[in-house]
Amino acid sequence: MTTFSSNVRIATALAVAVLSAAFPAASAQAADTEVKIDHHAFIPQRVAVKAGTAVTWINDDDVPHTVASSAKLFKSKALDTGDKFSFTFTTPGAYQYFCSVHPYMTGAIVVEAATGSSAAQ
Ligand SMILES: [Cu+2]
Repeated sequence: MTTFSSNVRIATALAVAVLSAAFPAASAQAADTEVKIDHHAFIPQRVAVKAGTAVTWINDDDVPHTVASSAKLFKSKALDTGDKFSFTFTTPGAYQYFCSVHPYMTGAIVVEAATGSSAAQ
């Protein structure tokens, strides 16, 4: 039997899905961004975000990794499986980073200027 509350949950989920599809730019600005670390790679390898976005790296791999800015702007401790590291990017620009344990692991965060409307929020 379908209850009223499960119908409400389904309707809410549909509404959220429709709103997310209708306003992709708005949700990209509002939502902070995650980068997974798995199979000795940053996924996605290159991410574009708006200024003011917090990026969180999550180590889903089974060996420790770090997140180290090439310009020494930030550096995580060794992240064990399941550990996270966050950095908030406030200034537009391209930020290269790598894993200091495995320097062939590289990634980039491209920070775009926040729009006037989002700066007022
Ligand atoms: Cu690594």
